[in-house]
Amino acid sequence: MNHTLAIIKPDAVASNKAGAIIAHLEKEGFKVRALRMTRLNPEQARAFYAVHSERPFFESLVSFMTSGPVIPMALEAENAVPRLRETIGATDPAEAAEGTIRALHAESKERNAIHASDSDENARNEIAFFFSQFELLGL
Ligand code: FUP
Repeated sequence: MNHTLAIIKPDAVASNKAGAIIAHLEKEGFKVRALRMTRLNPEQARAFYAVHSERPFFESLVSFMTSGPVIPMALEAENAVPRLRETIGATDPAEAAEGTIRALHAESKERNAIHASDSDENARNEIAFFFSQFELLGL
C-alpha cells in the first residue's frame, strides 16, 4: 500500500461536489486516511504550487486556489499515485477520459475540481504540507 495527496479544489467544494468526489474515490478503492477542510492564503497557495511559479497561469491559479475552501486528503491504495492520476483524468477536462473525476466535475483547465500528486516524492511532501505527523499516525 502507498499514499498520495488529493485536494478537492474550490470550484468543486463551492458547487457541492465534494461528497460525490469522495464517494468516487472510495468506489475506486482509495481509503481516506486523513482529511480536512481549510482555506489557503496566498502564501500557502504559492508555496504549494512553487514548481509553477514561472508559468503564465501562476497568479491566476493562486487566486483561484485561495477563492474558497479546499479539502486536502491523504489517500491509500496500491500504486496510489498513478492510480489517482488515472482516476482524475487529464488537466484539461476537455481532454479527460470519460468517467474520470475531471470529465465529470471540472469546469476548465484551471477550475478542474481536483489535484493529485504526480510522483511518490511529491506525494510525501504534499501530504506533509497539509497533515502533521500526529494526524498521520499509522499511515
Ligand atoms: P495537474 O497535475 O493535472 O493538476 O496539472 P499541472 O501540474 O500541469 O498544473 C497544475 C494546475 O495548474 C492545474 F491543475 C491547473 C493549473 N493550470 C492552469 O491553470 N493552466 C494551464 O495551462 C495548466 C495548468
